[in-house]
Amino acid sequence: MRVREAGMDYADSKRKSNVVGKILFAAMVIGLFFLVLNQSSSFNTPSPFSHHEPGVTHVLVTGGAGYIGSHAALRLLKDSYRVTIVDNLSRGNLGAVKVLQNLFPEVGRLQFIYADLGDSKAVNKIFSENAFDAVIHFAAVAYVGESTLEPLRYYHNITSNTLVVLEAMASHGVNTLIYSSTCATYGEPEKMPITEQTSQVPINPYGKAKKMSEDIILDFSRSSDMAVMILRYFNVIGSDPEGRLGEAPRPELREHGRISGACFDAASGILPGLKVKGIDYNTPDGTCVRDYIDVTDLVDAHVKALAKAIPGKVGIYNVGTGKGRSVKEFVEACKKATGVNIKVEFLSRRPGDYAEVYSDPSKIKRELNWTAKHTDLQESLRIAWRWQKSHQNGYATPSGTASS
Ligand SMILES: NC(=O)c1ccc[n+]([C@@H]2O[C@H](COP(=O)([O-])OP(=O)(O)OC[C@H]3O[C@@H](n4cnc5c(N)ncnc54)[C@H](O)[C@@H]3O)[C@@H](O)[C@H]2O)c1
Ligand SMILES: *[C@@H]1O[C@H](CO)[C@@H](O)[C@H](O)[C@H]1NC(C)=O
Ligand SMILES: *[C@@H]1O[C@H](CO)[C@@H](O)[C@H](O)[C@H]1NC(C)=O
Ligand SMILES: CC(=O)N[C@H]1CO[C@H](CO)[C@@H](O)[C@@H]1O
Repeated sequence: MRVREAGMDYADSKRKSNVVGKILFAAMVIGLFFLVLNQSSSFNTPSPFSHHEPGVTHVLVTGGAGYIGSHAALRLLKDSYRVTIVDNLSRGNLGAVKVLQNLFPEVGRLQFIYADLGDSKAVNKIFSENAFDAVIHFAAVAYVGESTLEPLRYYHNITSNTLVVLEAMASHGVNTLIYSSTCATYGEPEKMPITEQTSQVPINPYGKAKKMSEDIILDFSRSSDMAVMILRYFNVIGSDPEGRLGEAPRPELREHGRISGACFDAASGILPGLKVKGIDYNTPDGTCVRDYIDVTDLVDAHVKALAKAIPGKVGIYNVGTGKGRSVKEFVEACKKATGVNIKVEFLSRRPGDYAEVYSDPSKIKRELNWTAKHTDLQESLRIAWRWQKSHQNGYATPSGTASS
């Protein structure tokens, strides 16, 4: 349209044939030149993300601005994958994406797309403009406590967003899916350790919504030749050993936060101390027992799962260390890791907590040759604490001494 109008103006100015007309004409030609130049660079140059390239695996990482997703993106980029992050930054950090962009600035390595997975039109557009080989679906709301207060947010955002992603994959022929699931889908089994055969009876909306998403994926996979890997993580801790990324949840989510966040908040004085809820459980020291998996090991499991995903097959794996640690042990490790003698208050049980949860990770070892290597709690916490201390406002403001 604009080109045609300019052409008409040109004919017009030539007829007048005065100096002003000539100057106007020249200005317009130059303007048109830049317009075309600009258009060709933004519309006509094919994006390297829009074509499959032999030998390059292009992975869509949903929720890649979040804690686990950003660590996974870093690992994938390091391993020469092409990565597209889709995140609506509702809980993730643009700062984490910027760290990744600075580490991998080359064309065709990493792109960030700001979009909401609840918006199926937007998601379909992303799939039609990009040639993905695989999807790792991290994006979710992921706090057990919050899920009991706002169940609809969890059912809607976890379940329907997974459906949107699956539908887009199906209609665009993307055939490999790695799904972030959780030990919360097991609820409180009587027998420990938890194997993949342990029956899933989730007891909170978060665990139930994650189980529903698993079911949607499994049912769909039976009628397609999609390659599916479902990873059920236990309690994720730690951060990048080189200090480039960390865990930086929104301050308003602190109250729902996880134990490592609470320990660090107590160590840095944001909280007056740490409240341990329940010392009369049927466990060796009376406090709850959990299986803490370092995020570096966790993302390694994703890379292995991606490499071994087979069309028409589903793999379901626990990702844990196989070793339970009590809250008391955790707090002691946190004191040592931070060097702060955190004040600990022992209170009565919190409703809904179960005594003991730990994994049997033998299936993933057998089938994917994966085992947890970063199993020193104190060391994982030391690394995470180092990042916390140098990023006291998360990714928001660089605090002079920022490591990297
Ligand atoms: N952290 C754990 O201990 C743990 C344990 C088991 C499973 N998981 C699972 O791992 C995944 C990642 O968890 P995390 O701890 O990194 O959480 P996180 O909140 O740090 O990351 C989730 C990311 O998803 C994004 N997101 C959420 N809804 C979105 C939407 N509609 N559209 C686009 N982006 C959206 C958020 O902005 C955020 O960046 C989740 O699926 C969670 O259920 C986590
Ligand atoms: C992002 O996603 C979350 C969770 O699905 C949703 O609640 C929120 O409205 C979205 N926010 C934006 C800015 O798109
Ligand atoms: C399994 O992984 C280890 C490293 O963790 C490696 O040394 C070994 O070669 C792997 N085995 C197979 C069969 O790939
Ligand atoms: C994208 C999406 O599904 N967002 C919803 C998440 O849940 C909240 C609370 O129920 C809704 O308000 C959002 O629309």
